[in-house]
Amino acid sequence: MIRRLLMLLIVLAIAASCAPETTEPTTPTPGTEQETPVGEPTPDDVALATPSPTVETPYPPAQTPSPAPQTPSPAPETPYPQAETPSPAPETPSPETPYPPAEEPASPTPTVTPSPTPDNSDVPMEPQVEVWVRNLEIPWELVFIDEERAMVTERPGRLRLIVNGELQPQPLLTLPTSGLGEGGLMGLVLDPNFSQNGHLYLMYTYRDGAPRNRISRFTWQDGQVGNENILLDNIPGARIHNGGRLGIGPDGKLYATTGDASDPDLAQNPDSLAGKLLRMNLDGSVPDDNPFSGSLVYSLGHRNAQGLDWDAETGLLYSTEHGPTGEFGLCCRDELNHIVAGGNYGWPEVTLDSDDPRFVDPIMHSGPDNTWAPAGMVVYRGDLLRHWHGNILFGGLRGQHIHRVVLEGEEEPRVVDSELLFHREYGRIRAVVVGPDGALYFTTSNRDGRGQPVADDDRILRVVPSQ
Ligand SMILES: [Ca+2]
Repeated sequence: MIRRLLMLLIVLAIAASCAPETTEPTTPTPGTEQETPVGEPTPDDVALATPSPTVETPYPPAQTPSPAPQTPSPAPETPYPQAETPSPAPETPSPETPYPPAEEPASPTPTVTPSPTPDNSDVPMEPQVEVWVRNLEIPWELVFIDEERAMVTERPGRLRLIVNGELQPQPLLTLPTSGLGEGGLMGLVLDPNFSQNGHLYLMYTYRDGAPRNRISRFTWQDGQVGNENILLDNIPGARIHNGGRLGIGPDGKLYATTGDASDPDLAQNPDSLAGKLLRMNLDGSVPDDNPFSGSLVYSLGHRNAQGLDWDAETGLLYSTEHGPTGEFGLCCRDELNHIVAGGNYGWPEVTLDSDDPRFVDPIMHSGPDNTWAPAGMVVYRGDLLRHWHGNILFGGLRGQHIHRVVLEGEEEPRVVDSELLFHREYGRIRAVVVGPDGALYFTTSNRDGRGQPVADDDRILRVVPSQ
């Protein structure tokens, strides 16, 4: 009996000593919540960083029920490495290019300090970003066919179809453009009568000894794109500075930006197609009302413009343009221009603002020490993101942001405010467009050799108002 009692006491004692391990709440070990290593944040990063993703935490989800509602968070499964230093450009300068093969300056520069932007409504809007499409390779232009379908160009030469947010595995078209530096398959625009004639326009780099650029009309038929009809050939090209943005204006004409092809003087040469904004009829012929009789040139003096859009309400035309990356000892000086017919935008004679009446000043520039490396742009006239109504939104490659620009003036627009959106959250940003749903869509360009791609880059992201 005593022996049994002793055994019982021993068992109770053991049970008591084990109990705390199973009933005490687990205390997280400091430093283990963030499983994904990221670079040491700089003060700038800290100020702009979004919260670390919480989905990877091993702790009960009750501890982290929801992200802070006022902070737009990137896709939680793909934290973007917030590195300060861009990877070196893998491209080597071609013999004809005396300048560094970068569309952005090599030296890190501070970005514009966002200024507080007064909204037009009492309730400020916080944009919310979601991943729409993954696993693209250097998407360059995005165009919506309708509410369900979109096309996207990939610079290595593929035209891809997206159906209800699903990237279709087989390209609609593949062009032999790979390995042409900043060139390749770039601009895309649909014919105004696309639903009837299936016509679409592409601008791409090809090789004819040296790189050249071409604008062609293709036809969509039976789920494929083909039947190339070359509208304009032999546009000067190079490993850098190929322009490449296409647009069809409210006048029904086809517009195309061309780069200076690393030969700055061509931008001022009225007989060269390089360094220009071109305007043509949809069959490639010269419109009768172009500013220079018999010429496709609509405006000149451009270095490398990659953004183009019209304000649907005012009809005004805007374009973003990359500033110098070493030419004449200059850097930075990126531009947002209001384009007028026959205007000379200065390159390479003048940069920034000038007193020379021969040249049109930019409505905004990045200054002599700062760079955006601006790419695609849109004048937002949708309703969904109503606080951005009438604003210009353009993507920054080197800048790694979307620049929101507030304008005033129906005929002589002037910039009254601006701010940086999504700074360093998604990496390099190329195309910026508005979908039929009024959401803003933008593409990353992190696989172009100058970015730090995450696993499912490049991506198309969709911006909607947070609820
Ligand atoms: Ca200029």
